[in-house]
Amino acid sequence: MSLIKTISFKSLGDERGSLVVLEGGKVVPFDIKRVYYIFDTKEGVSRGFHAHRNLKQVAVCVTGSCRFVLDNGKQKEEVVLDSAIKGLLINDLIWHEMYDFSSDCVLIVLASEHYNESDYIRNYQEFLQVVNHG
Ligand code: T46
Repeated sequence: MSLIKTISFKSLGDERGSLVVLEGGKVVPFDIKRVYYIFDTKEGVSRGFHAHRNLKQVAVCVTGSCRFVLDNGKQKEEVVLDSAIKGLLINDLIWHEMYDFSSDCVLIVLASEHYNESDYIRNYQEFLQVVNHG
């Protein structure tokens, strides 16, 4: 089974342009408690390198593009986000890395929980330990 789960958003377009609605519990499969965005990322920079213990997220590149690597400890897959109507679902206990940000990339992330640093697993060996042995 693929680790890459994308969600296609409906674009409500008319002659004026496009509009996308992201509602928690509807197209986004959880209640949204937090929104953050990453932009102005410098050339060659990679981010992420962690997993979350208890957090679901949907990432959308509303402008520009970037690549995500998702890893469940057994399988690793990569996806390009380059569309304002495509969301990437990042479940808990998925190690993720982001790179290849275009200079105009604006990456918006919708999260199911408030920020909590203790929810992060930032050490890959610890991540493997948690996914393999609980
Ligand atoms: C994730 C990927 C996709 C906060 O204070 N509150 C927040 O809500 C967030 C998201 C971050 N921060 C602080 C923590 C760090 O001092 O902002 C700083 C940068 O965060 P971090 O180094 O974790 O950024 P990324 O890009 O590596 O990871 C972020 C999210 O933190 C993470 O949850 O899944 O984007």
